Amino acid sequence: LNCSSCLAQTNSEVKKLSDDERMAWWRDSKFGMFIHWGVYSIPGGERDGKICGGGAEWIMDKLDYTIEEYEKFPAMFNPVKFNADEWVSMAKDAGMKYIVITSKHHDGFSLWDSKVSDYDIMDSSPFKRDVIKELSEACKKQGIIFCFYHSIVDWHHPQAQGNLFPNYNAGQKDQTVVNPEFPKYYENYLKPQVKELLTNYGDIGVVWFDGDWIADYTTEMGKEFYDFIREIQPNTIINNRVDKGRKGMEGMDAEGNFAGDFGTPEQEIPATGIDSDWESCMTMNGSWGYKPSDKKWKSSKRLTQNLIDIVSKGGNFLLNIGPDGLGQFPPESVERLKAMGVWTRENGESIYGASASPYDKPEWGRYTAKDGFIYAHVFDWPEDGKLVINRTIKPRQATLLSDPYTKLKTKLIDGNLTIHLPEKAPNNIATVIKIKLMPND
Ligand code: FHN
Repeated sequence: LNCSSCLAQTNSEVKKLSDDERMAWWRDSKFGMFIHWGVYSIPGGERDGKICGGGAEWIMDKLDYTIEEYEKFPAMFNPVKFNADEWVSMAKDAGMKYIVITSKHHDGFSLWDSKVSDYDIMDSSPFKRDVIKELSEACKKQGIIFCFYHSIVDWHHPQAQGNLFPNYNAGQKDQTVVNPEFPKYYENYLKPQVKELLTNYGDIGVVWFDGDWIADYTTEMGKEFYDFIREIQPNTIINNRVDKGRKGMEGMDAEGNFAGDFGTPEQEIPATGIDSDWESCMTMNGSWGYKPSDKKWKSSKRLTQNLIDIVSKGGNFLLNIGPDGLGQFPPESVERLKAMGVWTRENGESIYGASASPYDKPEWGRYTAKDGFIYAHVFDWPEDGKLVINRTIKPRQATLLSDPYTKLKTKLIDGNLTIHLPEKAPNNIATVIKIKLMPND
């Protein structure tokens, strides 16, 4: 997965890859880190004892800050614990192959040195370090693909939604309210900022848009934006939220001709495989941004089984971290990343570069397929020690992925291939059995 090489050429000499070549590293990677970080990480979803519902990154909107009130946060933003190398190492050790960080979320604050705006970390915060630069360089050093999330929504910019605060609230109020100045924001601010990110920080694996839902933003803009980005970096991948084709939180493509390279179901896993490329993004607790009051953390077992479930259906998993106002990952997140890394180090062969299998989803777990093998991920260990592969296929070689030298006995019972397993499950998250696929299976 030396993905950085497929993006290594400079823009001037870059060979325009075919779509399959361009998507190859992303399809093989399967597992990425989402990072929601910005000045909203300072209040952490709380204002004067009141808790922001949902994601803490929405605090400006949900807890009705005026722009002037909210602008006190950039002046306080001094994340002295931020260490890009450490962040990238934690992602890499977890088995993640790419990182998508919020360059700018809906609040409009930019985490890089923008020449288009002074509402950024260099001009409006005491930190005065280019986070996007430091993180992109750390990714390159460690062979992780650098990507960024960028919000079309901007609650600070007067030609976007900034003219409506403190009354604007995309969550409840009339979203058909548009700013007649928005086309100027799109041409003279949104596009130039994205161009800065695509020009000054090396190869960008994915541009991950968000905020497509607002009425100000049109499908004409979306299609034009997609082409604009591919002109600058032809081999960058762009999600479906660059246009208006997202089917709500389900995140798949609506009928019609919309721009975007992959669907983006959010906080959910589609029930069955989907023929287009897709990536499910999820939080570890209930918030994208740092929210210490939200103690509802998904277990590392649940998160690892989510990864397996998603890959078994042909998708990617983008798992979120919300660092705090000092630049630290929450300890609960660090713990889960470590635990997932233990499993992916032992069983990554069944994940990276794997695809959905031709077999129907079994009751006891999930299948993936790769290079002439089926990988049975056993979540529920059979009490009688007999794993029934719900397919009539001849007995063949089967081994524990974690112990390739111990051949497991297989036989055909009632028309189903049955594998005799050890008494106890070697792995309490998912034990993987590697099964050779034979011709005509
Ligand atoms: O409103 C955002 C939210 O804050 C978060 O960034 C998620 C992540 O995909 N996207 C939007 C909700 O769909």
